Amino acid sequence: MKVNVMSDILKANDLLAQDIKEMLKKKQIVSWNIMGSPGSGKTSILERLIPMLPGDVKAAVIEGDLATSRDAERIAKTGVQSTQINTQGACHLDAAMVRTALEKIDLDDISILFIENVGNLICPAGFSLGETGRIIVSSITEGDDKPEKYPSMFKNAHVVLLNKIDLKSQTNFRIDNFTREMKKINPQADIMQISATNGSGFTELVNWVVGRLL
Ligand SMILES: Nc1nc2c(ncn2[C@@H]2O[C@H](COP(=O)(O)OP(=O)(O)O)[C@@H](O)[C@H]2O)c(=O)[nH]1
Ligand SMILES: [Mg+2]
Repeated sequence: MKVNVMSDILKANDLLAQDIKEMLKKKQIVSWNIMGSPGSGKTSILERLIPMLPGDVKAAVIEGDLATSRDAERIAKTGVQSTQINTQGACHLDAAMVRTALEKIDLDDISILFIENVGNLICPAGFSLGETGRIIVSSITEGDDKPEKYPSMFKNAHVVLLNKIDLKSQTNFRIDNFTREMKKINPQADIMQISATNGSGFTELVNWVVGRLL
């Protein structure tokens, strides 16, 4: 019984997600569902990336969190449209929440939408938001075993951003271990080593994002 209820919820979510996907595609907006652990650097990456986008590439951000609008306020300082969803305790965003948030964004003014999901490596993976693709942020300080331990999160990633590379020498993180496990789970995903603190890898990241505009 429980299983049936869950599968109905997922089916309803998928239908709504498909509507969102088609609507964004019609408007030629590429959308990225950004997932990762709390504190991995999702908001910091957006804060550095958005001002580096070419002037004619306008972005908007939907921020998902259990409570507070702190991340949306951080993003608003970059000058782009930014709106917060508070999930009231739910551990992931869903398509209905995103559809409501989209009503607050002028979609005719943007070509790229970033959706920062609630921070954790488990429940956001099961819920499509109608996104074009998934960006997973995994930071050096979390350890190199995360793809192996949370395969459902990593298996549908378009790119994995290995953030906090500036701290690598202070940890036992092995890039070869991480890459080997990623190749097993999801050989198509790109892996980029970046630091939202010192900006390393961001020229490559901007090129990656700009190269995938619709
Ligand atoms: N050393 C270092 N710290 C970072 C980096 N990126 C983010 N942080 C720090 O990690 C903490 C969490 O970052 P935040 O962007 O809020 O993570 P989020 O919860 O994934 O959105 C903050 O104190 C950031 O300053 C990085 O590349 N290197
Ligand atoms: Mg954040």
